[in-house]
Amino acid sequence: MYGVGDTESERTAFRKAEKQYKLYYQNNTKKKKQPRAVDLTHVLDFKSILKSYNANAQLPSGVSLAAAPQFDIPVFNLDKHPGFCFIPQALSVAEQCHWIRESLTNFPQPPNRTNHNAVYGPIHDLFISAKEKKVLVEKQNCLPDNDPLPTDLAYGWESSREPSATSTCKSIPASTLLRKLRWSTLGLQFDWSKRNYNVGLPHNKIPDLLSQLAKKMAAPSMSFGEEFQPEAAIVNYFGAGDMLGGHLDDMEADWSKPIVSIRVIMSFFSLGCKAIFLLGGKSREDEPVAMFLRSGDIVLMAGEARECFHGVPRIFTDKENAEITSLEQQLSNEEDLCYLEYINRSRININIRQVF
Ligand SMILES: O=C(O)CCC(=O)C(=O)O
Repeated sequence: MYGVGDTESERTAFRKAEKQYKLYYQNNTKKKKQPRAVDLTHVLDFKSILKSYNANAQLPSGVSLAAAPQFDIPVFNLDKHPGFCFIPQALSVAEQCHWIRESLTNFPQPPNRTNHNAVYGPIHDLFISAKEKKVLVEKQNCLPDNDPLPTDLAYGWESSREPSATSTCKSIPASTLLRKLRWSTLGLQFDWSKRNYNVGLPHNKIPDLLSQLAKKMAAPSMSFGEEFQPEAAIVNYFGAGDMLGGHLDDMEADWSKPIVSIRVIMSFFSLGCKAIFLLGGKSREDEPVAMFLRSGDIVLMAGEARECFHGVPRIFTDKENAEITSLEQQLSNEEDLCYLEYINRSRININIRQVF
């Protein structure tokens, strides 16, 4: 699912668009890195579309209003991409802050897996350990005998560790692990090596509040009487310069069945710094549409849109473009400053799927 393709795909329309928006630096001297200027005039901006729709009921060509009677906010469709919905500013600032806190504290907790599992095994309390400046230390021969950690853990937290030239213990600061956190999975756990869900892996249900929110937000994509069943979620964590290469999310659907029988949808919740999302067609050769994704926006992909390449080539972490002023205000109290410090240079995406 992840990764930018091979040399063949280097020349595709999708890859060209990725390169157009990706963060490149003008010069590579470490002293003053300046992001290369990017032409954003062709990036679809649903914030201004919403503004002009609210002001004069006008929509640009190619964008239409979705039938969403249960919603008191407009939901938009793209005429060329049946099954795709964009709900600008769907989450209130308070909701965004709630899901940012959850994504950093509870969602990466075992049995949920993260990208760190492969190297360190399950890691508990990563965010709080980073806040407390702890260090993850290899347990064998390194931690005191009376260490209270569960025996199944290969690594454990230590308050601080003086660097020692003679020590052979592997250790890594929690802050580094937090910066390198790329994904965590909720609900049914995904096995990246087999590119499939492994129902045998221990897992918790998708948290009720997230499940209820996903059901509500997915409603514009469901047929009458149907309800979205959130069974798995992937939380993606992006820092400056990170990107999610063009891919298809084709693991949940049974493509042997006629497309009409597949009602699996995915919903993407955006939190934190603004990003560019590319929505292509069924082939990488199809030119993608670029659009801004801001904190609180929701994207739905159902039906045919599920077969389309998509990706995130750019995150804007600079003050001018990140557009997170309202989050900054809401997270300015003492106990939230740790979340603010993380989110003002990051983006989180919660992406919820029905698997069966
Ligand atoms: O980050 C996003 O908004 C999109 C995430 C995505 O495409 C995915 O996880 O498959």
